[in-house]
Amino acid sequence: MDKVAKIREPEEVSKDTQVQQMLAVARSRGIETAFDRADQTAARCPFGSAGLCCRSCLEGPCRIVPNGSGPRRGVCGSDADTLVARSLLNTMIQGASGHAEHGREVAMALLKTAEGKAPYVIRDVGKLMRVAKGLNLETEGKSINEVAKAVALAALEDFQKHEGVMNWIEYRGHQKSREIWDKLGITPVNAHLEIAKAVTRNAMGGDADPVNLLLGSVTMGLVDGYSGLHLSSDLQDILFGTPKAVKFNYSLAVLDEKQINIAVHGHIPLLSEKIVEWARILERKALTVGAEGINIVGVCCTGNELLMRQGVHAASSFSSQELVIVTGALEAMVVDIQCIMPGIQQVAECYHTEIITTIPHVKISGATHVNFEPEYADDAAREIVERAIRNFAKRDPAKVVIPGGSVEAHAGFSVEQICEVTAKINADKPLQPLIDAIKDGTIRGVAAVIGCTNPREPQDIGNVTVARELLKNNVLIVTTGCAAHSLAKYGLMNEDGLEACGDSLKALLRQLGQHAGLSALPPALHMGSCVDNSRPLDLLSAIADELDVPVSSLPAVGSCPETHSPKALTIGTYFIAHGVDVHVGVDPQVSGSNLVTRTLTGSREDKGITMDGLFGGKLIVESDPVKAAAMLLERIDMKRKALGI
Ligand code: XCC
Repeated sequence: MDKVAKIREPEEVSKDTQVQQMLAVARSRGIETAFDRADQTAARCPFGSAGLCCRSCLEGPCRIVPNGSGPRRGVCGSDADTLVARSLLNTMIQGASGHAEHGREVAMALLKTAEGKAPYVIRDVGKLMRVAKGLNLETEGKSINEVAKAVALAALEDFQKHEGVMNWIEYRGHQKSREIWDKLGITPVNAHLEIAKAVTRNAMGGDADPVNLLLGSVTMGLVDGYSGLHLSSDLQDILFGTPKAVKFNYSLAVLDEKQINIAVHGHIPLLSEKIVEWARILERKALTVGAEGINIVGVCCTGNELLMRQGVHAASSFSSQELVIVTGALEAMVVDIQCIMPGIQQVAECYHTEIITTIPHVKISGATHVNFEPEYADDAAREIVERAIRNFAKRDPAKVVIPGGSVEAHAGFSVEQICEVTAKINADKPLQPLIDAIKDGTIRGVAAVIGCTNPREPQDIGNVTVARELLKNNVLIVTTGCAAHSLAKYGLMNEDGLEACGDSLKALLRQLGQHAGLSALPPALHMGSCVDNSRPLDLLSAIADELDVPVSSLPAVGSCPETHSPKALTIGTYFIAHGVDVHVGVDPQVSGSNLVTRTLTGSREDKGITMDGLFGGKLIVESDPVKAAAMLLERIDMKRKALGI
């Protein structure tokens, strides 16, 4: 273990000069952030990093050395392949559980809304009817609330049924992929059942077949994708509206010194949508305390949800979340679930900022808790906004430092919005202009640049570099999550970003932009939060259907250059299950097993079972973003060739 940790300079932790500036401010004030803690803990356990530390039972922890001089098996006899496969499955369980719980909570909110027990309205009746139809539910002669109730109950069934297949897989799953999953016996029945099964098989004395365990990880990817991503996007669109093209600003500079600033952080838009509403209602009250208004800013994926539907400005991605507080101008940071660093509370204690937790199972010691239940959403939102208004008087003007300059970005590119634009070229077959562009090489391929920022990685560099390398090669980029924050900051969501594109892609974006009332579509199409990774898959499934090929045949890839979250790995696995290659730029901690590494990253031509052989897509692990982009292009070209285009 290093005696003295090397602390990186601000320029080394982020490409973003505002983040650099605020990190320097934090350090000058003796405030520790995730970037410092990442340096302090830089010497990581080599066993854990390779997936070779097993804590599954009380005989352990067992740390094994498969190729060295140490023990080759744990006390129970598990070898490296089993340990690594189990450790990966543990990560997958975490990811899938988070997204499944997100889906379930939104389903409960829809049910309560339909029953008149929660103060929301159905904002997108058209989508409600389409989803109901897709689920084969009766809509004829039914009221909106009756249909909404039926949809909510169908969603909740995906956490209850004991036979058959999850409703959302029947509805949204691509048929040609389904056939493979069914044949392998990995299609999920209900999210909770599969999660419980995965926990059981992973316990000591359970599943000891590494390939079988890896297939269990794919099931977690499908649970994540369908009970989490698709179900959440569909129901959130029904409740809050399907995103349409919208403008927002990005950077720490979106905080406003003259206003009461409230940051909304986490993932579920149920409360934050209400906070935006109540901030408008209570605007005049803000004036009475000397503020010019109430400014809501977004952090992480709650931020993405609000910017996609309301154009709410975004302040920070995951790794720099604490620096929003260091501006000294934040009256409250309201958090819901996931990606919330406990460290925000320590930082907030150096300021007047009130951290407000809202979910009973996501509390932070020292923070205020205002309980959120859909039935009482208005009460919670009102209380939170009023607390922020009261906190304004406690702000210390001497501590306020807000960096200058923010970037304008265009977002809101749901599949529906994209099709609305392309339908202006071909009303009968809205996808045809995209398909033609793919076929004739105007678009060489499609890449979803997704995932997080990670305090151990230089912020934004991986995300932006992969995107720019692909754009230069005429690959159309769609994006979600905190990667979208990175791309927005560096002009890839406005016209400036066109300079990054190859000629044919640039011309296409200009042509399509005219049909969207813009001078050009942005080079990176922002599709939303992490759960909205359903949208790129919906787009690919629709294109595959038009061409009558499996999704795995399409020249499409995913890239997660800076991930930190287990959720990103489960999302990646869900893409791979459809045959889409996925790059991760951060070590997925499986290097302790050649078998596991080969199964995940090997090609279809390799001996033995590989993901590529089973599903037509594989994992690519590469920390250098330029090399990673080259590998993705290679796979895109391979698939083009196989398609004969
Ligand atoms: Fe979290 Fe969704 Fe990752 Fe950002 S992108 S760090 S998971 S907030 Ni989802």
